[in-house]
Amino acid sequence: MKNPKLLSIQDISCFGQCSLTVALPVLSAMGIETAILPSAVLSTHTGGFTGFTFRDLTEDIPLISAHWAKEHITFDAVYTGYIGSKKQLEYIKEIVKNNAKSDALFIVDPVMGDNGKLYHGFDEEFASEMALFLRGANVILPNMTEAAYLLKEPYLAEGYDMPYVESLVRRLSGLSGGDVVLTGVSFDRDKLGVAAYNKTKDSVHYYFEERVSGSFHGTGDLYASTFSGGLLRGLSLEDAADLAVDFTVRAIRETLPDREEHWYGVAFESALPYLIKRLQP
Ligand code: PXL
Repeated sequence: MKNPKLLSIQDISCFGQCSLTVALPVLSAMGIETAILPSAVLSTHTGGFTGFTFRDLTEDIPLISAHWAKEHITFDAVYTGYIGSKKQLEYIKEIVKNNAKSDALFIVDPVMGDNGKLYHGFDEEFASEMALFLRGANVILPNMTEAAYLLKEPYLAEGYDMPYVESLVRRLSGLSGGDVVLTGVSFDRDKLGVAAYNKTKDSVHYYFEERVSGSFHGTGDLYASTFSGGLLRGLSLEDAADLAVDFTVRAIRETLPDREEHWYGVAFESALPYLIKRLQP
């Protein structure tokens, strides 16, 4: 696809390196024209800060969509991240119908939680709405926590095996009807990675890196943005999944020397030249 236009729908956390403040620079560095639709504006993300502001933009969504339709603005791909309400999910479905090309790629990161817990403001009812929202997505990118909530089953932090992961990705694909990249997969304490289920090939591809201990906020957004950029650059599902692991790990490593001070996100900026180099033919 020549010069594809991607629309990313998620919040703006003004400070904290997640959602749109990660998606935009990463996708731009990857050469992808990216339009945005902020679902909300927060002073910071909700993972560790208290007293953050939250401006809900739900009612702006149909107005923005109507203006784009009037201007004949259409997108080749829609990538969604953190979405705050059922109403927003409904509006986004309308956007995919009305503002995206009929063969547009629809990529959903069902952002809801991590490490076995839902983020502030999310509940099981929203997880059920998200499970319905996934229908029709070409690729979904849940982490292990989100997978458990989407499938309404207990979260396993460790001690699971390949047949379990393969059952997860196949059932998740049953929700969307498309491909699945499950993140945060680990069969061995020292390694962490992803399982990419390719629906057409009915195959599961694994990719692991050395685990960096600790939990790093915003890595899911970094991963999903890089993956989306990779797909739009023409990489296969598997190659885009691998590239996104490599870049995310690179960005985590950039953060380590300053981890105390930089607890709220990952210092991905200094890893961008690596990402750009990886995309050179
Ligand atoms: O990184 C996911 C994310 C996105 N947006 C907001 C968040 C979080 C995770 O906590 O709080 C506002």
